Amino acid sequence: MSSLHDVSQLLSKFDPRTGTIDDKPRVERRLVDLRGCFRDTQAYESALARGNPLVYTVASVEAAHGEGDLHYGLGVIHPGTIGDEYFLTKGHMHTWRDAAELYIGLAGEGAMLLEEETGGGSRMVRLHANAVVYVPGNTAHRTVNTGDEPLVYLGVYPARAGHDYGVIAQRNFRSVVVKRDGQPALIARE
Ligand code: PAN
Ligand code: ZN
Repeated sequence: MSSLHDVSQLLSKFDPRTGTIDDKPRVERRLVDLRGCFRDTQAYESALARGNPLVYTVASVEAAHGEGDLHYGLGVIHPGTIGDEYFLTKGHMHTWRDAAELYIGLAGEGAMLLEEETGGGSRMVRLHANAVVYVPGNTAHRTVNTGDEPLVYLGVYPARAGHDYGVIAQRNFRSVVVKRDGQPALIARE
């Protein structure tokens, strides 16, 4: 249980340039970690042959585990495309399917791809500084950078949400966010 006496449980400082939150763990996802995510596998393999860039990082604060507690993460997605598809996160559903999440945009330009697990619903919602995106429960979510600068955001979710990546690895998202005439467009994966 956290205590009001322990300020380290109450206050953390993040750096949007380095994508760090104090000394909290930070995961790095490079292009090689995103095999199977992009629509254009040829473009993916040839990009990988040229190098293995850092695509995104997430620093997380997951200290509290009470029933009503919250976890949060600072995400930084770098700019780039594979074919015409923007650099993206793996994407996941919450293991506890009812868990919603708030995404708070801090810098850069991006979008969230939101899909219902069952039913055909698929939406693209823009994410940028001063924008809050509400991700409802039962919704697969992936974030993409549609700009030329790093996209920086905070995600806040219930401590018991959990991350289910397997469901995405199995069937991926039904839609993709691609660059069309310099603008993001949501199209079917086909
Ligand atoms: C976010 C994500 C973050 C990275 O904090 O974890 O954007 O995306 P992946 O987890 O799909 O790699 C979140 O949605 N947490 O629940
Ligand atoms: Zn999430």
